[in-house]
Amino acid sequence: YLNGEKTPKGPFEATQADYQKVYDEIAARLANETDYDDGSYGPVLVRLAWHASGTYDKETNTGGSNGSTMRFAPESDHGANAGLKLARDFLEPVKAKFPWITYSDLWTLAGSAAIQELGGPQVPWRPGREDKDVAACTPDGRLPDAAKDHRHIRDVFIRMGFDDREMVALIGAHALGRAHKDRSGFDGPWDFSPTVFSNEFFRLLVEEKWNQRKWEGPTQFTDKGTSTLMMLPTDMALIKDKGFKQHVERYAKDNDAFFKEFSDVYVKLLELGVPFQSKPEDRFVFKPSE
Ligand code: ZEM
Repeated sequence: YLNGEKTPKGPFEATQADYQKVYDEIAARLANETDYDDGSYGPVLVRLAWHASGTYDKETNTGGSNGSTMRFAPESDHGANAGLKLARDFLEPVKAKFPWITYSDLWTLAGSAAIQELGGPQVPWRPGREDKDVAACTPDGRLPDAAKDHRHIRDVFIRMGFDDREMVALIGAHALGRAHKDRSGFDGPWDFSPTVFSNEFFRLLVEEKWNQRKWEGPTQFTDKGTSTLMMLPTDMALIKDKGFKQHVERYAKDNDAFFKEFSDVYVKLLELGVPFQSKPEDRFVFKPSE
């Protein structure tokens, strides 16, 4: 080697400290890039990680976060993924700075980072995902349709391998962000602090009175108090169905239980179908920004 450089000792192997650098870069971008919606790209990063992972089918062991096939059409064009290009593009400078990380690890790490940076629980994370090519794209229709009912929620989430309690906890991520008319057709935020992770979605779901919104758009619900919030038909299904409602009521009263159970199930979601070499106890807990 020229200039007396040391001979490289084989392929670069990233350590926890290297992944923390990726985390820190995402956190810094979240703090600096505030020109999005309510001031943070965090919610749409959470949604990217969820849509990358929620295609998992336990019977065929296909889909899931391992592959990041949403980089390609047709998956990037699936209706459910409308708007997620913004989240993928937000992460491109991070990928450029740390080219050794796979997109599949990057998107899930960003989902974990966004929850922590928006005031949520710790979301332990581990690397090990590989990027696959376009042939691994999943068929359209694996992600849930917000216009449907409790049976559809169970069909879709049982296919991934979740039970009632886990389904409710996961959907509590709707404390974050909002719906956009030009993406899903729905419109508005679920609570008054859409960039803060909390159990507000559940509290409002049980404490507010929700009426069907009178408008041209798809059926959605609005709060009687301010008419500024919204619930999707699938959100309302969580208080119509007894199996779901018990967990909604529990989380509405107990933020700590929600944080703990959400973290566990979101970690599980982000790991569906990933053939890890490492053990669960080897997961990293990233240090949040100050
Ligand atoms: Zn959502 N979600 N989701 N979700 N979601 C939207 C937005 C966000 C459903 C759904 O159809 C929609 C989970 C479960 C389910 C987030 C996270 C998670 C929107 C609005 C719709 C329509 C999209 C738009 O217009 O931009 C349905 C039917 C679900 C299950 C039954 C789970 C699980 C999530 C994470 C763990 C987040 C963070 C958003 C807000 C995105 C943003 O851009 O603000």
